[in-house]
Amino acid sequence: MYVLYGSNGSGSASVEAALALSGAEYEIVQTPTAEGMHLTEDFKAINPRQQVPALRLPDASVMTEGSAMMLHLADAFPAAQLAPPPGTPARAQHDRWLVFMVVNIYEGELRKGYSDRYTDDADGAVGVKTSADAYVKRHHTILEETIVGPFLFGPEMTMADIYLWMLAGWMDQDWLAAHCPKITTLAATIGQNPLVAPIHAVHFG
Ligand SMILES: N[C@@H](CCC(=O)N[C@@H](CS)C(=O)NCC(=O)O)C(=O)O
Repeated sequence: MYVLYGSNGSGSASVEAALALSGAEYEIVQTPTAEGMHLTEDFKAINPRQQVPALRLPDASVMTEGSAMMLHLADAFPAAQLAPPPGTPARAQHDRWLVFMVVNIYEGELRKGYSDRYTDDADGAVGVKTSADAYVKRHHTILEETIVGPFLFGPEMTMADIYLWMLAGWMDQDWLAAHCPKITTLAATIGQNPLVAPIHAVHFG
């Protein structure tokens, strides 16, 4: 049994959807960051970085980094076909764009959400947030131009699409619809998937 330590609206959303779509047995341990539950000593023992998500594997080992969890699940549950087979050119492109989203968009979202952590200047946080917002939008636009349709790489939904569903959920929906119609459609399709819909409601409802 997998155990996911997560918080509603956080980066655990994509891992929760990936677990459900993989057919994995899992349970969620609610670790609401808004209540500081990630800052407890108990959670520090699970993830010294004190962030969600954290994932306990069936062998009791623990991993962090949501995108790495999704790649692990893709390989651990190949029957779900949520990523091209390892070692193939298609998998190289899948992993490329997943990492693109992590290092650009997720990281930009953190600069938006925790702006004061990125400057020593008490008046500088607003500028950090504003520039991060433009940075995130620019990278969504690059993704928009990359989408084959209906999913990132064509007809098959992958872990990268699930990750994009989460990132899209964090965006201003009016901006997204106006500037990134393919991402908007892709995210809506995943959000309506019967296995994802209840997770969507919890994280973005
Ligand atoms: N690199 C990590 C980032 C995880 C992360 O930033 N999690 C946020 C929630 S989305 C968090 O735990 N924030 C609480 C904090 O930093 O105090 C990943 O990709 O999983």
